[in-house]
Amino acid sequence: MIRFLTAGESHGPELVAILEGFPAGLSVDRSDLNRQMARRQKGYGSGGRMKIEKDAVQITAGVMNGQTTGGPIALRLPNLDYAKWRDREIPPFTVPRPGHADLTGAIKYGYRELRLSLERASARETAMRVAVGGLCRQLLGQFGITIGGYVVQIGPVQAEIPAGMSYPDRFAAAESNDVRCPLPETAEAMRRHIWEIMQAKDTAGGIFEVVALDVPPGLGSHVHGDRRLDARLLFAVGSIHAIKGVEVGSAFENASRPGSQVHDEIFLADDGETLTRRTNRSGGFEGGITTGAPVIVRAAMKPISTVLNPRRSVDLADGTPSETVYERSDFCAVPRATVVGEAMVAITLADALLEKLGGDSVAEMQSRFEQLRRGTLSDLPMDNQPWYFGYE
Ligand code: EPS
Repeated sequence: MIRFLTAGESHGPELVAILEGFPAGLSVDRSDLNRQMARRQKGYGSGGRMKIEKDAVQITAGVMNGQTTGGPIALRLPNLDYAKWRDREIPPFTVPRPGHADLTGAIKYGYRELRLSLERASARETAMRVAVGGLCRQLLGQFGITIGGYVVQIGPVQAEIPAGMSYPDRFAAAESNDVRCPLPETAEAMRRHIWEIMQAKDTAGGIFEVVALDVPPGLGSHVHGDRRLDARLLFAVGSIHAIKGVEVGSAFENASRPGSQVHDEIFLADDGETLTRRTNRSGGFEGGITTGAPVIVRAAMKPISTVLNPRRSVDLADGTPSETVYERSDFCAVPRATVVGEAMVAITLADALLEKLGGDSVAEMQSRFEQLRRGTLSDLPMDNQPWYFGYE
């Protein structure tokens, strides 16, 4: 239902995006949108670039008088750093960095200058994902759905978040520090680790968690692989730069447990009507369909591949063994990637909500939203009769 495309190079004039399939009638909150952009720029371990850019999105189509029209939405973001690059002679870049797209991009596209790989492979592109995701978050907000995220690991430093800490408390606590970890002491240890990594001229990866609250049950589908919403989330979050592993719920931990200790048992609430769960190891999905429990996605980010300590490589210009030449970059981008993860979850859930509700306008979606089937006995009448396979 929702499609988006981005274009732009990291140090070119601007980034652009087109968001298609978005309903009419959403009042766009510009300051909220730019608040999301600013969140992506904040994170300890960033390189010098984030001091240069002041990301504020321009909307040049699809929103008139503050309201979406239903037409494609055009978003633009200037690269302020372009001013410094535009008239410069830039030395050739011929030694590919291990882990970056430098070499594979050249193999794929036949580049004769590796900067062409770097420019489009750069995670600068994620700014546009946050812009698109920002609009999707506002759409989801009309249906009471909220999304937050936080860092649970930087390098070897892990946050043991108490199970009783509510998600809104985790989101709020994560915003109060620049590594985006909800536990202040662990945040300090993570900061220390990033500082040590910077002193060692190295880079650090980590793990973040994104959670969507008040997602209605019944989004996605079990009937075909590409309609399973959990799989669509795995793809969406896995498409972010440097993300190499994604799980829904406690998937990898579940793999080591017997089924009796994994599946979230079903109970009838005190009202005698509502079906509830006391656990959420499934991360909010059964059969690729939302259960109504929080949607939980965790993602592992590899350490940034631009390492200040030279790495061994080969100079493609003359075939000699050669060390990498340092390009300015981040030392740890996990706190900032969390915001990108939230954006990709928002885009995917907005798409699934539109798929379920149809509707060309927010008002139409709202009336259909009220009629959604819920996990209640009265919404799920059973025939309770013997049943037969009725094929020809
Ligand atoms: C990036 C390298 C750095 C990062 C950049 C991603 O940019 P530069 O080469 O200009 O120092 O800061 O991320 C952003 C610009 C951003 O907005 O997130 C890379 O090589 O992927």
